[in-house]
Amino acid sequence: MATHISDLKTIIEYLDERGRITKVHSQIDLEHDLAGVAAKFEGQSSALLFEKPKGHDMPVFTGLYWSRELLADLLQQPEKQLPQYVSGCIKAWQQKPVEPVVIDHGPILDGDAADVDLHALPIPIHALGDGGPYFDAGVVIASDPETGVRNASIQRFLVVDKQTMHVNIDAGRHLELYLEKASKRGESLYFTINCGVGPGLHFAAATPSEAAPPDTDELGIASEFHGAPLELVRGTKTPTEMVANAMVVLECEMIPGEVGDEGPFAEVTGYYAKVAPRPVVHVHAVHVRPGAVFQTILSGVEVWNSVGLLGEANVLATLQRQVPGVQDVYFSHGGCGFYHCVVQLAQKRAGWAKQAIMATFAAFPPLKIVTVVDDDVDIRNPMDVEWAMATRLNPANGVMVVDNVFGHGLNPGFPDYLGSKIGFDCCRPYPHTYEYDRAKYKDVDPADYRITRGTG
Ligand SMILES: Cc1cc2nc3c(=O)[nH]c(=O)nc-3n(C[C@H](O)[C@H](O)[C@H](O)COP(=O)(O)O)c2cc1C
Ligand SMILES: [Mn+2]
Repeated sequence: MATHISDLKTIIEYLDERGRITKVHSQIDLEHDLAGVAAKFEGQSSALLFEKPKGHDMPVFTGLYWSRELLADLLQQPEKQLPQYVSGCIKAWQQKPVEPVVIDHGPILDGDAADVDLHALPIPIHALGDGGPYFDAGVVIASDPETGVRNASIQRFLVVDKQTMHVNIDAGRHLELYLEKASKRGESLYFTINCGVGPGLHFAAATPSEAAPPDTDELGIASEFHGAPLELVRGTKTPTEMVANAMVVLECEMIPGEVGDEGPFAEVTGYYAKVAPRPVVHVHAVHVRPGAVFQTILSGVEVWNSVGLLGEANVLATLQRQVPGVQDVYFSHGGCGFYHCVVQLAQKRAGWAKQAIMATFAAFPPLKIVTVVDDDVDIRNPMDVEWAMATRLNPANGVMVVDNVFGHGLNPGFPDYLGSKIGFDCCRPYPHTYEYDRAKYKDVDPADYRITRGTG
């Protein structure tokens, strides 16, 4: 049975009832002002709805993924269990995928047909140095030109005119692979961008290729989270498929070899992605569901909690298979959500902290730093992690450096995707000795005592 999370409309209603939608009633400029307000609310436990973007009737929605508290409430899971929950859903999908279904009709086809005009959509310009308005929260659905297997991913699209965009596809992405295959066959690659969908599909798009290799239909992941097969309808102008209840869908074509300037764009790293020639996208149809809201994402905590959370889930699943004693993992926010992984390990034998470092890097290639700590350390508390580093790391033999290794191209330390990585073994020497035992106090509840402050 489909749940409240399979449709952005019911998601907003659900969150609103629980006081988790903050509404901006005033008219707001889409150029810089909207993102400026969003940046002030980033990370808070409510999402934001801009009711009156200047010059448009369609509200703009952001912040669905910027708080784990909000996300845990939406998914009805305990916050700290999110990586376990997500990895459980991915595992269930790997074992027994629930395929999407193609149906004849859905709300996305109920809008009035109009000429293709991207300027008619409330697409904001985020950071002060951005190269223009960006479509950055839509899920790309494409099919392998050879096998027909579907892929889901999220890419940023710079709007350059009414019917054209330029897209950034990072090295190694499955969309890049599909474009190469289309090129070899002398064909165009057709796909849809599905904006305003449920978190299951968003997570499917953010699932790393290490967990969802190119021969698997990633859309089944959405079915798994949503509790029912994802419903698709066929494109009206192109040989594509789109999400039946998405808010806004673009039917698109890439002609292999066509490129145009894309960038700059404020990225998850806190730096601007540079301008470079990147693939051109022709938009052949724009579908708008009646009553649609337009979803946008600031490249910050929202990405850390999507790409980062799915990365955490895959690292956790891999480590639990390969390294005895792994308890939990966390991609720290100071590490841009996916450059620094902290692993909690109850070491069973000497040397396994270093095994954990190697397995972690292999499970999620964008990582640059891995820190392994014992199970008495709070991995979500940077002060506690630093305590382990300050007192338990032996710099002479607890540091592993790997040079000339593939990493994340957006990280300035990895020009052309090449750089060096570091692992810190911050675990107590094994076997454990008294010198490294953490001092403990009795766990009492202050409410059991009458306690006052000052003269009271
Ligand atoms: C909001 C958001 C924006 C993203 N932007 C891009 C992008 O512009 N280019 C890119 O290649 N990946 C981007 N990603 C990451 C990919 O979508 C993600 O790594 C995905 O798993 C890739 O799918 P694939 O393994 O099927 O290629 C973005 C992710 C999110 C959540
Ligand atoms: Mn994929």
